[in-house]
Amino acid sequence: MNIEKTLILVKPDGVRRGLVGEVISRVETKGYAIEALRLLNADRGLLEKHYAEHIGKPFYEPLVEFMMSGPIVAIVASGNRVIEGFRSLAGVTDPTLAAPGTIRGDLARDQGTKVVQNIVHGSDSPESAAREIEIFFPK
Ligand code: DAT
Ligand code: MG
Repeated sequence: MNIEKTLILVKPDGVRRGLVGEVISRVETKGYAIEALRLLNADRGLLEKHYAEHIGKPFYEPLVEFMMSGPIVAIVASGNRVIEGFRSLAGVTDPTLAAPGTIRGDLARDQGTKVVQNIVHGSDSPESAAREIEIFFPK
């Protein structure tokens, strides 16, 4: 047994397009449990913490601007191997290359923007998940 928790974000493009239910539905029908959920407007300070690994990259500023462009939904989901399982449900970062059947592959495409808009975020390791959950759901 390897019961884990992961942080999922429905990004502003997903919320604007009314895809919150679709994302949650895919998580639930896969069999993962929703543990916490919150709609919020992320500010720069919060995003700096969340995306610390990307500070200094060419897409960092566009990424932060995009993530502040509208409300996001933060979700904690749990289940055995949910961290890699949700990354698999999400598909690869570039929505043009994300496989059909994945969230990004089915629901997103290249919009020609400086930052890739790809509907969802999912933690990429147990360490990231613990760190990110604490940012969005502080105790
Ligand atoms: P992921 O969200 O798949 O974990 P990441 O952590 O490498 O990808 O990057 C965070 C987000 O930044 C990603 O979802 C979209 C955007 N992004 C990543 N690499 C990019 C690039 N080369 N050009 C534009 N946007 C990029
Ligand atoms: Mg990432």
